[in-house]
Amino acid sequence: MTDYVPPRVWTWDQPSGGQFASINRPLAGPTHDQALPVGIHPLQLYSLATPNGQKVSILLEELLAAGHADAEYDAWPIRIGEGDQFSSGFVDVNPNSKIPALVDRSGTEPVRVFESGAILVYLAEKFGAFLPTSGPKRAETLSWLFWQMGSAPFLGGGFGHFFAYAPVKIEYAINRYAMEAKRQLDVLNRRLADNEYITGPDYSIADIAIWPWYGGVALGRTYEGAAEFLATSEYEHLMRWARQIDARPAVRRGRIVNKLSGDPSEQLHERHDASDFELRTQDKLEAAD
Ligand SMILES: N[C@@H](CCC(=O)N[C@@H](CS)C(=O)NCC(=O)O)C(=O)O
Repeated sequence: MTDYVPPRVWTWDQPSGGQFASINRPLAGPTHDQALPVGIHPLQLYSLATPNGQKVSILLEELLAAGHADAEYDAWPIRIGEGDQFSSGFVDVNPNSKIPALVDRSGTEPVRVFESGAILVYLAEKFGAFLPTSGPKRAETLSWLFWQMGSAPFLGGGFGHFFAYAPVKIEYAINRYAMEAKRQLDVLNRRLADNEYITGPDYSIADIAIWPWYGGVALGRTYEGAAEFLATSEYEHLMRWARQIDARPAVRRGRIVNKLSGDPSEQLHERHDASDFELRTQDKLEAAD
């Protein structure tokens, strides 16, 4: 319980506390002038290896693995803890100041795309892969893609925030979002009981969107202690799917692109070439110093 009584008009007069408090502000727009770097490939990705960022680098690696050579890309890290998302260059690409953002420079004019779901659809349509072009299978794929976009904020911004990041443990909030997180895990578990992948027999952008969030929690990689707290091992079909996707070589590559923390062998700060996974992870760069 708390004695807090909301004022009639909210004002921004105190830090909110907790992790990420330093980057939270009630304003949009740039805080400083800084252009984004541009590499040699048609596709420029500005991202970070959070679940939302991983979706795009995993799709790009899957496209390359499937033989779409034009999916070559440069991936640049956006350090959201240091405010890179508020640079004028980044805001030009995403007025919402959130990673991931993509610029396609393959045409006469650069095309910007923001929101991870929009980027997945854009790339899948551009290369004609991982998204059926019409009919019920396309409808099913888009339904699950949008399910992820609508559901994950409850898992991350709701459960993850109050379980892992909030400066105080609030029982009401943790209970509310643990309940919803478990309901969502059960939605996936039931779906995956009869289907190899989310939409049926074919791997699609729905799997690529859902895995970084729900696979991450199921496999115990997201929010320390959350897998035990939510008893994710009980969702056996979800666990089978999470491990199956995790074993894909393109997923193993995509999930470490723009990763700035953790095991140095699993950090590839910038990605400009396929050989970077062999030669330019942090363990290799540090050994060469
Ligand atoms: N709906 C957006 C969410 C993106 C998002 O929340 N990105 C986070 C990292 S996972 C971010 O950039 N946060 C920086 C900030 O809030 O300032 C998407 O799917 O692309």
